[in-house]
Amino acid sequence: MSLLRKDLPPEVAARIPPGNRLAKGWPVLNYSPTPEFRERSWDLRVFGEVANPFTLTYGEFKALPQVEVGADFHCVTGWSALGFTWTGVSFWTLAEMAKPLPAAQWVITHCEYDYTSNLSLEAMMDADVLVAWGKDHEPLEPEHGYPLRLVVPKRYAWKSAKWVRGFEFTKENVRGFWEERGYHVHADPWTEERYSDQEGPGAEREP
Ligand SMILES: Nc1nc2c(c(=O)[nH]1)N[C@H]1C(S)=C(S)[C@@H](COP(=O)(O)O)O[C@H]1N2
Ligand SMILES: [Mo]
Repeated sequence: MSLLRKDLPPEVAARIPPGNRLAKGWPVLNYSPTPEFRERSWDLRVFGEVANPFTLTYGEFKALPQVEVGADFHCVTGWSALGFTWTGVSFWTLAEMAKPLPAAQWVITHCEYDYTSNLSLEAMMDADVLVAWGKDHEPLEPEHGYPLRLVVPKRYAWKSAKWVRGFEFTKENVRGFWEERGYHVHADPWTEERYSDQEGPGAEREP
């Protein structure tokens, strides 16, 4: 079930990007099974073109300064869910700890079952990008990414990778799981950057 923009109050409709509808509830969308979280063998690696690569346990991650971010959520398959409050660690905090080298231009997010997504370092450093363990003041449900998911509010939701295990800073851009399968590298829902055949030269760079 979903509602078309024309059937919504204008202030709600204004938050739904063109071509999307308001979802009922929060759908679950992923290609892999939901991984089991085993805290003892779990780690988060931050590595690549950085001066200070590091690995965190879940406890160490949770001890970092926390932020709350309010954001809407837009899937390229046509549904949007509005008004989420995410809790976690700003990506900016992790990057500051890692100290990206001047050559670092891209960030590849690595997840369980080899899911990846890619964005420019510039996009990842936006103040609203966070690595979340909670939504609406509860821990994420396993199918929504627990123990950790990336949240990139300004992009289609496939960039908000679930079950994150690492962030790799790179010199070159490497297309992620969906970007390799015909989806847009930049993925702005407001300009409907849906498919890779819409990409012009330099499409992945920030305008
Ligand atoms: N690891 C992983 N992350 C993923 C996906 C996936 O298949 N695997 N699907 C993406 C897609 S297409 C969407 S729309 C959102 C959906 O998040 P949700 O299931 O919490 O609604 O997760 C994104 N993150
Ligand atoms: Mo999606």
